[in-house]
Amino acid sequence: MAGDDAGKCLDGQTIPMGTENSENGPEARVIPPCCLKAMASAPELEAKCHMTVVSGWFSEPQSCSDGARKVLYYNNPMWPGEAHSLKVENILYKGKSEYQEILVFESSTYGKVLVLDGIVQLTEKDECAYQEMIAHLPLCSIPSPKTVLVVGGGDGGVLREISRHSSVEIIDICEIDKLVIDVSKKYFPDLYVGFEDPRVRLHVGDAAEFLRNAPEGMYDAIIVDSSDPVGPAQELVEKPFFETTARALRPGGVLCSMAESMWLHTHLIQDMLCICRETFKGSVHYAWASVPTYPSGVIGFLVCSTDGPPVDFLNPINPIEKLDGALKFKRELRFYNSEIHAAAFALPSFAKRELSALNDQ
Ligand code: SPD
Repeated sequence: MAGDDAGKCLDGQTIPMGTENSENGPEARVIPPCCLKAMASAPELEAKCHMTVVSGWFSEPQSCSDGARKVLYYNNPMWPGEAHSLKVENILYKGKSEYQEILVFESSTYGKVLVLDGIVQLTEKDECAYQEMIAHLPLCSIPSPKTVLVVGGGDGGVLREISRHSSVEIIDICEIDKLVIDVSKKYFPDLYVGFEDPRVRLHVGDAAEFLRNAPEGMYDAIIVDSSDPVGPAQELVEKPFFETTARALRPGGVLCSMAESMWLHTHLIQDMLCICRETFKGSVHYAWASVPTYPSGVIGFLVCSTDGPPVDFLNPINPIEKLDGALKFKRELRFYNSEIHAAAFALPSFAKRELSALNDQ
């Protein structure tokens, strides 16, 4: 974690990493308390990284590598004590980039599946829920969005959804791993189609650096479609990144960031909310949607707006049903509509209790 305010909202433990296998020497990282137990739970297991397909079943791993720094965890610190499995019909692709391991397989019941570092990123059957929500929650909350940045999102699914908005003129995307884009082009044409929109400008590189160099106030909306914050995506949930994001948004601009599961990651969500309440002076809210193949079956979204024209996330000012051709652009919307948008902000009582102090009321 970097920056003066690092750790301000986190009550996790800073542990040294990279001491065994790192080529870059030891570094420190903060692991949320909910993850520490998992990491301590099976130190005797020698990690066999991503031996994830066993007897015809894929399971999210008991161990994983931190792509850039080659650190091995002896349990998956994001969801200790559980493993999610899909029956494999056929392995279509296995490869390794500079950043991560990439696996594509045909599953028995969810279509093709994209896996990065042993973790399911999307399946053909339920990708609609995540991509549609992370794109339309922010874009339907502001009038006539024109400039949008996607951080991550190399499969192209979020681009496909942004393309439905005819007001949008520029769609920048900054993805660090070119191989993810190439794999999507070959195996997930229904997602890669997002890259074929002429408004898309692809930047391959580090998003934090890209944002630091972006002109102040450049974007109406920034969408952070990352993998889980273990490995290359770790810095995307830290304060310096949120500060850079806020700077790159216009007054009253909006951020929507993947924000994990309220069943599994309350500490992480609290930390993100805390940082964003400090950083974004407009509204900050947590929303969620059902995605059966993500751990615990749900995924969350953190939406924030900068100081400026107020943004009412709960009552979208730019409803998708009123946008010319949006419902059927490229393909029909499968999950998102204005009722789902409003409902996504209703939290179960336990989450309301744990997050409400930090959420807008
Ligand atoms: N636990 C997995 C979360 C993955 C979020 N990113 C998905 C990328 C789809 N475009």
